[in-house]
Amino acid sequence: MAEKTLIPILGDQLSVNISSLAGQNPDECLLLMMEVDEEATYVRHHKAKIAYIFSAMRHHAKALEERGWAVEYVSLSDPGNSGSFSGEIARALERHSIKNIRITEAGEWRVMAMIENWEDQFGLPVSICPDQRFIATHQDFTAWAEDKKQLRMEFFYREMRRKTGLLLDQDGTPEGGKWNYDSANRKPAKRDLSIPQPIRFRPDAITADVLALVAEKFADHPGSLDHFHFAVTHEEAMRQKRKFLDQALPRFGDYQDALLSGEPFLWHSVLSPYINSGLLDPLELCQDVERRYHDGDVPLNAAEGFIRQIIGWREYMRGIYWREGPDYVDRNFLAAERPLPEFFYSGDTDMHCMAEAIGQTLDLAYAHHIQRLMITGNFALIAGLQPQAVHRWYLEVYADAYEWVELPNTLGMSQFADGGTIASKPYASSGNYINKMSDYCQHCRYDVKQRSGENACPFNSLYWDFLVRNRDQLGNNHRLAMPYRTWEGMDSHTRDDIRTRAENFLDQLQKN
Ligand code: FAD
Ligand code: DLZ
Ligand code: SF4
Repeated sequence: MAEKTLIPILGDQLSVNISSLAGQNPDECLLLMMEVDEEATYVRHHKAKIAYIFSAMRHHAKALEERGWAVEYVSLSDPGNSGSFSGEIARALERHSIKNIRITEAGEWRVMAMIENWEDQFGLPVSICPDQRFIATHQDFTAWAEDKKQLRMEFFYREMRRKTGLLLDQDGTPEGGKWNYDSANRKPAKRDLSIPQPIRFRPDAITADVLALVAEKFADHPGSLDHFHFAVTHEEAMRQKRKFLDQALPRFGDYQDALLSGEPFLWHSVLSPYINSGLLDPLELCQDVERRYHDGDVPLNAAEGFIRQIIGWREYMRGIYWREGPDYVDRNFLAAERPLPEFFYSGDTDMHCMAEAIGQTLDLAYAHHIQRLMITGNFALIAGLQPQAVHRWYLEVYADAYEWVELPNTLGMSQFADGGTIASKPYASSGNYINKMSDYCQHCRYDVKQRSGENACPFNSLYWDFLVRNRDQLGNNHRLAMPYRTWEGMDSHTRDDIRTRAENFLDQLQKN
């Protein structure tokens, strides 16, 4: 039998045109897809996240076969499944005559280290192809970052606008005259607007099998399978994309930062799991959005706001992840050491905003950006939760979470644990911001107007306590000069009451 090229396709490489397949002759290749215990358990992923990835992998294997590729698919319950990528490569080499291995680079340091070992481990040539689903190459990001004192997203984003030509006029100036319409993305939502809901895809036989498998094997993982709604094929993801473009995108810009009780999705796209695992192409999506703007279907603040998230934030986070290195994960600039409270896994807390964000996360493996940043992330930051525990939680509970995108968002943007590589100041706020952007406080047992006493909104006292606790690290940050001045301007009674409230709340938290 002629020797073949072995091409492993990982669970976030579900794109039919993935770079490892480019230029290859299907007759000379064997594709390998592996459901392995190590990937499902290196953190305790939400049950719906595992189910989504396994079902999308199984459907993708069929799509590849229909295109003429030979695919060997190892399911989790296959007898002999070794439980790891390297173990499955070793088993495939025993079964088949293989001359070399070819793989698209992995999305995280942990798996890259594994792959880089394969040449020595197996004594075969291993070629690692760049992942071309991103707009910026590693070299692009390095070149951009090289001579910068600060790596702010806004300037990188402009480079990406220039590289893609998205929303640029003929002469290279930004559409509408401004690069960024962020200030037009901050309306609080109102109940009387009709909010489009994402399509709930009915599980087919493949998904039903996977749901049963996950329920049995990962019963101790967080989250529920009862609301499983994800698209699991490229075609289904395209349907959700069209629904978003038709119904939610027009208002995406206005309500990007809004929060509303009982409304997990608002005008967000809910496309991140599909983009990150490869079912949707990010650049194509941005070009669709740009077309809707040029056709007059959506306003500029919506089109620009959406495109910024993908070619700006998403690409920037990946650049930071690979630039900062494998020990970025260990940073803890504010020396925060408090363990994660139990209610992160139950949603059982009197703080209505937290109960909403966590409850829906456990149900759906989804929360939108402002819930992640300004509710759960903000709480973790001002309560001084240990950033590595916070990172593990985010990596576990969201269907779109892969370390390259989750870690810089959590550790850097949300927890300020990198000391300001990503954010120029911590995303810390009192209950006032939450009250302005949501209706949460109207349904809460705490009073958002009070700073001290048992009924006071915990975010209020924790916010001030956070600033005072971290004065050594943050006191020189000029963007925090105003709140520090406000604190100094309070009388000593008020300050004591606020700190006592924070102390009592944190003591109580420890006991729960
Ligand atoms: P939309 O609001 O519709 O936005 C459109 C797209 O823009 C998203 O699908 C996503 O691809 C991209 N995007 C938006 N913001 C960001 C961002 N900050 N970084 C990267 N891409 C962005 N996003 C992930 O994809 N995976 C994660 O694990 C993840 N973890 C996060 C953790 C924290 C603490 C925070 C604050 C944010 C995190 N994000 C993560 C970013 C963002 O919250 C999600 O991309 C978004 O909520 C996904 O929902 P959506 O598809 O409805 O997004
Ligand atoms: C997240 C995940 C899970 C839960 N399971 C698998 C799996 O069994 N097989 C697989 O190929 N990929 C899985 N993934 C996604 C991988 O963790 C992801 O591809 C790596 O992190 C590489 O970035
Ligand atoms: Fe959250 Fe405070 Fe508002 Fe309650 S009062 S919902 S805890 S911000």
